[in-house]
Amino acid sequence: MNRRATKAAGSAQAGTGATLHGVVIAAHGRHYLVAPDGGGAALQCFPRGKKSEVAVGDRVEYQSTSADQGVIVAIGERRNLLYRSDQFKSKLFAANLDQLLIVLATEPHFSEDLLGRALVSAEANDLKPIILLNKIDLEAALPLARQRLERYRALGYAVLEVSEKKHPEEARSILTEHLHGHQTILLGQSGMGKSTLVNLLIPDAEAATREISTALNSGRHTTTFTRLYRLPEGGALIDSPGFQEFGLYHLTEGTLERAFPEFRPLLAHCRFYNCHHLHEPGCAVLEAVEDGRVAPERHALYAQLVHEISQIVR
Ligand SMILES: Nc1nc2c(ncn2[C@@H]2O[C@H](COP(=O)(O)OP(=O)(O)OP(=O)(O)O)[C@@H](O)[C@H]2O)c(=O)[nH]1
Ligand SMILES: [Mg+2]
Ligand SMILES: [Zn+2]
Repeated sequence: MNRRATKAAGSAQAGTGATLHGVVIAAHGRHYLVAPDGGGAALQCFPRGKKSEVAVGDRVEYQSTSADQGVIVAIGERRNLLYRSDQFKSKLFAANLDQLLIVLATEPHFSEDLLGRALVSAEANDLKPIILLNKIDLEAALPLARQRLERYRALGYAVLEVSEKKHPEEARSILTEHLHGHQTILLGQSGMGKSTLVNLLIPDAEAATREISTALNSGRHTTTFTRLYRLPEGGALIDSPGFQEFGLYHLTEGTLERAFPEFRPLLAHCRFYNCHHLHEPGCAVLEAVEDGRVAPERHALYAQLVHEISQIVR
């Protein structure tokens, strides 16, 4: 594979071939699939140069190096780019999004920390977050899951409930209503039902997935690459691998405090204009935590995220 990449980059540098346009529809490491504008089969592409910063959803310029391969030579301007980061590196989710669908399930138990981080990420990128509780057919676990989501409903977030497996028709109509016409990424831990959702809404998704698994050398059941599917009603769904960590080291403190909707009306009322809302006297956010208007768990997430971004040397 490496040798092929070098060869592809080499011939592009030599300037052979016309520049073509397309959209990145799959990413797996440094391997990408690009769907050409105007239709036709997707090409397996490599980015030119060593650093790969291409994301699913990117509009790209590419040059074909053979019938089914090409090299990406430029990335079009992005409306937004969703990614996570730790102290050392960042990992791209996707570009040019409208919505973030956070897929949770009654079982396995979902992480509220990851849910909170996904919401912060959506707010920071000006994307509409939608929370989906799947597997409501698992009745024993349903009351607790609902109870854990109550706080987020109260904050004004949309919370949908479906059983993709037991009531697929109902799930399809609820989801279509919220997803058609939008570019939506599905985020969530492994086993929540992201790929099941894609298969419910996209005819032939299963076949397309198998095809790509073969092309990108991954044959496992769990999703190992990010993939964009066009919705028949317009818009697109982006399936991504389940994750365990959602670092947001790249955010700034200013973005962070505004990413908590319950903080926003309070921010102007702190005694100090540069209040960090951590220990300051006269802090309106801390007062709201004190008297129960802001959940201590939400403030704890905020404090943790502030701590994380302070670890980065800017
Ligand atoms: N009981 C029940 N099981 C479901 C439902 N939806 C999906 N599942 C099952 O949950 C398992 C995981 O589903 P996937 O769609 O592969 O999960 P995923 O989120 O794509 O997982 P990763 O690709 O690993 O991130 C599968 O065995 C599904 O059959 C549901 O509504 N009810
Ligand atoms: Mg999956
Ligand atoms: Zn404050």
